Amino acid sequence: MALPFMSAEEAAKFVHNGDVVGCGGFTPAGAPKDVATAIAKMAEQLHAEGKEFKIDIYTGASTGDSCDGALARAHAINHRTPYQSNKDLRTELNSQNAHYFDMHLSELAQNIRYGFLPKPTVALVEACEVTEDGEIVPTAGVGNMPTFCHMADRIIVELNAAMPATMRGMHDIYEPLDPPLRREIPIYKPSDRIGSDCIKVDPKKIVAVVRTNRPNEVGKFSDLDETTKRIGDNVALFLENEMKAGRIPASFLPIQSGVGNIANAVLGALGENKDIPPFEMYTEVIQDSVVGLMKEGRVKFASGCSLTVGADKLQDIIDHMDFFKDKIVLRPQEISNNPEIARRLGLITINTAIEADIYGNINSTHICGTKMMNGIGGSGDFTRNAYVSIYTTPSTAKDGAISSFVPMVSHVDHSEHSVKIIITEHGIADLRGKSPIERAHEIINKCVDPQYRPMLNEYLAKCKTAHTPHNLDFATAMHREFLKSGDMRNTKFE
Ligand code: 0RQ
Repeated sequence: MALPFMSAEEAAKFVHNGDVVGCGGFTPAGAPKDVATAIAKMAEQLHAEGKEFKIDIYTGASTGDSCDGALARAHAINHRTPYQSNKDLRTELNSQNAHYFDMHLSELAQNIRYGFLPKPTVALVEACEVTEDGEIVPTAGVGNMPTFCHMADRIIVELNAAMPATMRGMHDIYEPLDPPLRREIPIYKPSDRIGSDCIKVDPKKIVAVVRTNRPNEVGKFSDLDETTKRIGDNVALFLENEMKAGRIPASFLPIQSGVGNIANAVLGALGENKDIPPFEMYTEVIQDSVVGLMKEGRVKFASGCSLTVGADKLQDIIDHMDFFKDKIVLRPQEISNNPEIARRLGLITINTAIEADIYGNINSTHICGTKMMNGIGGSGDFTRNAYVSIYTTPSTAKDGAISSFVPMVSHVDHSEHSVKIIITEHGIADLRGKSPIERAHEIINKCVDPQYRPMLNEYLAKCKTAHTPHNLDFATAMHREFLKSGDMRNTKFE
């Protein structure tokens, strides 16, 4: 059967009001672009004619602006899950124009298969190759593509010429059976391959194939500043000392690292620290710094869900596929983020907090407890199941007007039970085996910015003695002061 080639605008017509669209890829890597923008344009036209058009969008994680941004600006999204990071979509969510279900990334595919969430009616996926007998090869990100393709009634493929068919072989596509039939997922080291190199679907479900030629919309990293560099150095120092103390094996353990500037800087610092042996990664996003570290032999292997790297780095990988193909594997996110595998492999996990409290609870998602920033992403999948879980954060935000450490976090994503180490530019707080009050002293003395240490000690002095001392009159005083005057430094506990 010949493939149904057509324009993005024609393909968009296969998406109807009320559809549940599962987008392939993970972060902007491998996310749909031209058809997503065409759907947004179609929505704007329909709205102008007074017609309803809203769809539910499932993804792997964030997408690029031509997907989440365009659809948000067109007010075309009803429900959205599991993660986003687009400023226009953020506005839609925080004004309740779109409903957002923030969830652990490893869980979406199985939750759809279990029937907890509506099944996708349409799968909208980017591919570097699609065949007439229904083989679809993903590009730089896999996300939840296998489950979306298997469950959707209609599949729309963006065949992206910027992503060559030589990428075939880089993916390891595996969908576990569901309980009570699930067995162990047989990955015993990051480089193990257990699945196939493509997603196989019934070719009759492929209703449209759209030729595109679009680079990934992955943003550039900011240059390293002094704070970010010091955080990276502190993480490297912590891991070096753990190894010397024999708490991390001399052969080292696989690293998971989150998204953003800090995560990228941390990996750079680990790569530079020659006391740390060449290491492997079992992570979700493979970021820019990994490419250089691989060339230098510092990163031996990276298993991930996406190559979330800038256009130049992706081109470097594409141009040197022979070198990279046996050093990188891209998996569906229910495998890259799988708690069973994280626990078995003994991952060193490094993620970033928005704020932490003096007892070690972490808020990764909500500004002042109410406004959604991005989402929990994979941080919970990894933190709870880590060999050692590390959170990094600059000690302050907004030029010191916000302390990243407060008496009680305004929203909890990761609890004190899962968080082992917190690292800022000032130092390393080791929370292992410490009671709440011992943790509070450790965090205040090692991680909090010196200008906020007296304030948090004063808070503790205002608390009645208890296992976890709190003064409920003042627990949110720093947040309230920020909302009132724009500066937590003005906080008074009175
Ligand atoms: O605001 O953008 O206006 O300058 O929050 O902060 O320091 O630039 O940090 O870009 O690394 O993002 C937690 C959001 C950190 C991210 C978070 C303001 C600050 C700035 C961003 P501006 P930074 P980063 C795997 C792991 C959850 C998902 C996750 C994230 C902006 O890492 O989304 O871990 N994590 N996934 O000024 C008010 C505070 C603040 C604050 C910072 N306490 N109050 N504003 N900011 N602290 C990846 C995936 O799952 C895909």
